Amino acid sequence: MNQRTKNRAGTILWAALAGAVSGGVFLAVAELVALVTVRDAGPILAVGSFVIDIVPRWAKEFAIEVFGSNDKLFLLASLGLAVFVAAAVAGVLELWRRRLGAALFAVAGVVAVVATLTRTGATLLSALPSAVGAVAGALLLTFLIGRLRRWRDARAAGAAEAGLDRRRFLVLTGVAAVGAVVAGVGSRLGSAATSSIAAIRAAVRLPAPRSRVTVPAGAELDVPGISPLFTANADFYRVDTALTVPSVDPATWKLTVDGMVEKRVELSFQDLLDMGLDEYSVTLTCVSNEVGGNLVGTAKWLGVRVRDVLAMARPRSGADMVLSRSVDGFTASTPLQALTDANRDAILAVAMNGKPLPLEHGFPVRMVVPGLYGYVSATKWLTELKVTTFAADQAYWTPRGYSAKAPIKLSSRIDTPRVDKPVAAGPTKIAGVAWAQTVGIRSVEVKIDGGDWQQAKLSTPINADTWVQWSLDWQATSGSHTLSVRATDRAGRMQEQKREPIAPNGSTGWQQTFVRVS
Ligand SMILES: Nc1nc2c(c(=O)[nH]1)N[C@H]1C(S)=C(S)[C@@H](COP(=O)(O)O)O[C@H]1N2
Ligand SMILES: [Mo]
Repeated sequence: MNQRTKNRAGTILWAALAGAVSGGVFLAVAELVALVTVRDAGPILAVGSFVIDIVPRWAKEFAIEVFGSNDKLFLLASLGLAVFVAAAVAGVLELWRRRLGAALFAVAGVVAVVATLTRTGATLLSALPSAVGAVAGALLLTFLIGRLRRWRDARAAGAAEAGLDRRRFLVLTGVAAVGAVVAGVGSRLGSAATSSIAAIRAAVRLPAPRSRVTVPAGAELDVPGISPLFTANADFYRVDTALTVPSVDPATWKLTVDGMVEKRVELSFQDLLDMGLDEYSVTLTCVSNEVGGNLVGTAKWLGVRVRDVLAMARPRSGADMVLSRSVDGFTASTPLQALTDANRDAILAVAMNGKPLPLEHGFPVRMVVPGLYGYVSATKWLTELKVTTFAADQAYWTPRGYSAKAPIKLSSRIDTPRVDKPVAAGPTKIAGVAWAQTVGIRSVEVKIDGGDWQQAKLSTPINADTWVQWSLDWQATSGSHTLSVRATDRAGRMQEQKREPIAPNGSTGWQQTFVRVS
C-alpha cells in the first residue's frame, strides 16, 4: 500500500470514529435532557419499547428462549450497537459529502422522536431529549469532520500545520468521547439514584390481612433439588414488555373501573386497602412456558377480590370481557365470568409473599387470576378495568398471534434429576411439580426408560390453584436414563401427550429428560 492509500484509509477510519463519538454524544445529551425533563424518554428506551411492540411473534419467542429474562438487556445492547455503527457510517458519509452525515443524524432524531411520541403517556416534552440529542450529535459531527478535512488537506499539501491540525482533531474527538461517556453514564446513574420509587415502596405499610393461607402438613416435600412450594420473589420469573420498570406512586395511583358499567368507579390505593385484604396462594404461569420450562411460580398474594370491585361498578348485561390496562399501555382480555365466578378468587394483589409487590412484579397493584395464563389476566402496574366485550376490544397480544382467551393447560415438570442436575448411583428421588389451576392435580406418573408408568407421591395440596410437588423413589443405576412425567387432574383429564408449540395458547406434551447416573 502506498502512503496515499494508507492516508486515505486512515482518514476514513478517523471519520468513522468521529461519527461514533458523535453518536455517543447524541445518546448522552439525550439522556442528560431526559434526566431534567421527562425520565426514561431517551431515544434508546423509546425506540426499544417501540421495537418490542412491533417485533413479530417468532422474534419475541426467540428472544425469550435464548435470553430468558435478559431479553431486554440484549435488545438494549443491540440498539446501542446499531446506533454506533450507523453513526460511524454517518461520519464517513459526512467526509464524502458535507451535511450528508448530519442529515443521517437528523433522520435518526426524527425516528427517535416519532417512537417517543407513540409511547403511552408521552407528551410533546417527551420528544425533547431525542430532538436535542440529535441536534447536538449532528453539530458535533459537522464540526469534527470539518477538522478532519483540514488535517487531511494540510497533509496532502505538505503544509507545516498538518501536525497541529491532527492534534486538534484528535484532542477534540477525545474530549467529546470522554464527555459523552461521563454525561451518559452519569445521567443514567443519576436517574436511578434519584428515582424515589424504591424508597416509596420500602415505606409502604400494609394492613394485616383478615385471613391467611393455611399450609397443611405435608404440603412441602423434603427432596433436594425440588422447586420450593413458594417461589421467592427474587427467583420468580419475570415476563413483560416493559423496557424500564414503570414507576407508579401509590399516593397518586388510582384504579378506574369503566366501560359497560352502571357506575364508573375510581379507587385510590387506600380505598383498596380499606376493603380488607385476604391472602391467596396461586401459581402463575406464562403462555411462553415450554414443556419442562421455568416460566411458572407460586406466591402468596395479598389482595381484594376483583368481583368485589366490579360489583361496585355493576357491569351491564351483554358485557363478556374485562380489559385490564397497565400504566405502560399493556392490556389483557379476561372473560368477565372468570372475574365474577364465585368459585374462582381473581384478585387485585398488593403484596407478594408478605412484601409489597416488587417493582418488576407490578407495584403497587396487579391482577392475579387463577387458571388463566399471565398475558390474559395478570396485568401488572394496573390502572384501569374496562368492562367490555371480546367483539369490541382486543388485548395487547391478540393481534400479535395469541388467543384472546387462554386457560392454563394442565402440566407437570421434572425438577430433579435433569440433564444439568445429575445424580449418583444408588437410592435417589425423581421429583418435581405439577399444576392444574382451578381444578387440582389428582395424580402424577413417572416412567423410567421403557418401564411402566409409576404413581408418584404427591404433596398435600394447599388448594386447587397452587401447584403440588411430587416425588418417586428410584434405585438409580449407572448409565444414561430417560425419565418421563405426566399428570392427571381432579376432573380425570390427563395431560396432553401431543407436542404443541407455545403459540397461540400454550405448549403441551409430556416432558422427557435424559439423565446420566454416575
Ligand atoms: N403491564 C404488564 N403486565 C403484564 C405483562 C406485561 O407485559 N405488561 N405480561 C404478562 C405476562 S405475559 C405474564 S406471564 C405475567 C408475568 O408476571 P410476572 O412477571 O410477575 O411473573 O405478567 C403479565 N402482566
Ligand atoms: Mo406470559
